[in-house]
Amino acid sequence: MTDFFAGIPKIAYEGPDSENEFAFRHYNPDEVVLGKRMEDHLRFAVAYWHSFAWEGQDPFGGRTFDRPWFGDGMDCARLKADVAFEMFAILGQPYFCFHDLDVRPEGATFAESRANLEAITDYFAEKMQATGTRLLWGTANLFTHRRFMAGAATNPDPDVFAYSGAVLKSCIDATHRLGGENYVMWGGREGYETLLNTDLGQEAEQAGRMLHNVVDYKHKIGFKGPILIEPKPQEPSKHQYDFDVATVYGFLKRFGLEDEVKVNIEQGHAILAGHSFEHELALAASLGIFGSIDINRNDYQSGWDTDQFPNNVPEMALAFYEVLRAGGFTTGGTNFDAKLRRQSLDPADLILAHVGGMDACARGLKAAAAMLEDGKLEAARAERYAGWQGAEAQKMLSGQYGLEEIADYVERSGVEPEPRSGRQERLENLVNRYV
Ligand code: XUL
Ligand code: CO
Repeated sequence: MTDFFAGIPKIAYEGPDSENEFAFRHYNPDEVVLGKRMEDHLRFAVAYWHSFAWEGQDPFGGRTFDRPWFGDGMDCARLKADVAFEMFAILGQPYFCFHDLDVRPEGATFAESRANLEAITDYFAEKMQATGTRLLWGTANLFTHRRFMAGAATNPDPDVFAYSGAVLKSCIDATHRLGGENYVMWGGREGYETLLNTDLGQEAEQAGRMLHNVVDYKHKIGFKGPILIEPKPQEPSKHQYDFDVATVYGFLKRFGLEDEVKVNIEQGHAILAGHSFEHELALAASLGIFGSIDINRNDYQSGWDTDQFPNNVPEMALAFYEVLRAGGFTTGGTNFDAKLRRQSLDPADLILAHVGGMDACARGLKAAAAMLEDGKLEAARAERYAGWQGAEAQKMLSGQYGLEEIADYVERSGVEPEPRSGRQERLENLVNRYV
C-alpha cells in the first residue's frame, strides 16, 4: 500500500440524501435498471492518462501536480500502477484504459520501449488478477513524441509509418494479453497543419492500409474485441481526418472495413465537431458502428477540448437514452476521458471528480431508462413515420416504384400532402419530466 490516498475510504452507495462527500448518491452498482445491474449498463472505466500521467500543464504553464510517481524509470511506472489500482479499489469501477506512454517509460530504442511495456503489462496482469479490475481498452500514443509531429500512419516519411506499425503491434499485444475488450485508435496527428504541404489522397491510402494491417493482425492473434476509431475534428492538428462519425463511416466504406471497425464517441469531440453528443451516438447506432463512449464535457465558452468531468444531468440523460436505444453496451463502456482542473491538487479531488461523474451518469441513465419505459417519446416517433407502413409507401421505399410510377400514383390517387406538427416543444416538455 502507498499512502497517496491515506484516509480516503472505499466509496459506497448511500443514497441521494447522504451528507457524506465520499459516497455515491445515485450510482448504485447492484440496482437493477431495465433488467440489468447499473454497473453492467454503465461499465465505467478510469483513464490512466488524465488521472496518473498528466502533470497539470497547459499551453501557458507547466506541471502543477505533485505526485510521487512523476519521473522516468520503471520504479516510477510501478509506483504509478500501485496508486492507480488503489484508486480503482476506492472507486470500485470495473474497468480502466491506457496508452503505452501513460504506463511505461520511453526507452532509448523501440525495442527498449516495447520491453518496458511488456514488463508493465505483466505487472498489470498480476494486479488485475488480484483485484478483478478489467481492461476496457488499450491504445497507442502516436502523437506526443516529436517523431509523430507530422502524423503516424499518415506521415510523409515511410519510416514513421513503419515505427507506428511496430508500436501498434506492441499495444495490441499488450491489450490482448490483458484481456482488453476493445482496441481504440484515436488519430491525434492523423491530419494536417497546412494543405500546402499535404497530399490528402496519399495520406488516406496510408491510413487505410494501416487500418487493414491492424484488423488483419487482430484476427491473426485471435483478439475478439472490436477495433474502435475515435473521431475528433481538430486539436492537436488543425484538421483531423477522423472528423466525426459520418466521416469515419465514409472512410471505413472506402476501405471496405465497415463491418470490422466501430467507433468510440467522445462527448467533447462531438461538440468540437459542431454536433451534439446524442447526434453522434444516434448516427453511429443507425450505421451499425456504435462501440463505446469517452465521457467528459467541454467548456462551452472556451471552444477547446477541455476534458472536464461530466456533471450536466440533462445532457447525460439524452446521451444514455441513445445508448439504451442502441441496445446498450456490448464490449463498450463509459470511459472517463476527463481530467481535473490544474488547480485541483489534492488526491481527494481525483477521487471526488470520478464520484461526481459516476453519479451524473447514473442519474442520466435512470432518467433515460424511465423515458424509454414510459414509451411516449418512442410512440410519438413511431407515429410520425407510421405512414410508411402503407402499401404505396412500401413500394416507394423498396424501389418497386421509380419516379414514373410515383408520378402516376400521385395523379391517380390525388395525393395532397397535409403538413403535420413536429410537436417539438411537447416532446421537450416530456423529457423535462424525467431529468
Ligand atoms: C484526445 C483523446 C484521447 C483518446 C485516446 O482528445 O480523447 O485521449 O481517447 O487516445
Ligand atoms: Co477520448
